[in-house]
Amino acid sequence: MTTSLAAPFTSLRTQGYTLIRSFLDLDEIELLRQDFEDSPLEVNANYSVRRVSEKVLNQLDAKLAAVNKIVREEASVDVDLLNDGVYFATFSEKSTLTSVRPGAQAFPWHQDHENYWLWHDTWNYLNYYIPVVKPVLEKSNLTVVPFDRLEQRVPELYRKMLRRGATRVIGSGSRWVVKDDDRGGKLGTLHFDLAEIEDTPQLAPGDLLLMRGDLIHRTQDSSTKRIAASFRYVNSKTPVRRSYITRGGFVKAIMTTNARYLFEPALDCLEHAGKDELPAGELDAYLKELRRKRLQGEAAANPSRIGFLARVVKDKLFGGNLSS
Ligand SMILES: O=C(O)CCC(=O)C(=O)O
Ligand SMILES: [Fe+2]
Repeated sequence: MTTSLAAPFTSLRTQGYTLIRSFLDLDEIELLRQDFEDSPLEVNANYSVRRVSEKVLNQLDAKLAAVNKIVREEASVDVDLLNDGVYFATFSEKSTLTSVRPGAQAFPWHQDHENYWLWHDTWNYLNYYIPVVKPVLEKSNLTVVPFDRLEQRVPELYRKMLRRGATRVIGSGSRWVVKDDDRGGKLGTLHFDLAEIEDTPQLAPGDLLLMRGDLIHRTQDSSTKRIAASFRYVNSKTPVRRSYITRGGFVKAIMTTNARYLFEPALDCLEHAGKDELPAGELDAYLKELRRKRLQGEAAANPSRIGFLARVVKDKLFGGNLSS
């Protein structure tokens, strides 16, 4: 099939990402830059992040969703719902897990955590990553690991990382350890540096790096002040389960508590519905309504840390099913 957007979408299936140059026009880039300035910092203690406003999400949804349609046909990645959007900056506005030095932020090798714990399906999940402020073309990009190259080097580990999330790859002497932040422990060991197979598309403002949710990536460097918007699409029918949030290891308990503004409402939503499982679309609607209430001061911006931890510990001790 021919597309008006001349990008090889099949590479989303084989490599996990594709590139569309000049996807946004100058007005849209300016819209995002202004929205970043106007947005408050999110109450997320894992990293410094601001959220794209609902108004801007609604304005850009149709343009992004047109790409989803082609992706569904050419890459068998099926998403239909714009769940959220955030701004990632290479400068940190507070001290977090990802602060490399005061004022700087760089994300080391990882597969995203929070989306894995909310939705669990990282194949039918897209990250529309678009630089908004980008002073130097060859700096402060996003570096990725093409899945086909990973498969060639380490087929077994490739199979474990495909469709997964919540991992980090950490250097340890001459080896690299893949940490499983979902269950705890390690997923595998690499005896070569990922730099040997990495790719760093050089992005200008408005260029779109479209990534599947399971792609391994990191910040190239934080030597320039770059801001990128990242729009997240899910499949509205993906089932969400309480155990995806509360089950797992120590790192997960810490990280979900650090981002309890997101996970506590997900537990509430399942409990209000009286179900152990809900379609993603229902949770998405609940989260969006809550966001409106928070912005109007009708709901607390961040729930209590102890309260959230207590729910997680209770599930670990007694199991998370309503029936139990
Ligand atoms: O912008 C960055 O450097 C990191 C972005 C990232 O990790 C993401 O989009 O998931
Ligand atoms: Fe990420």
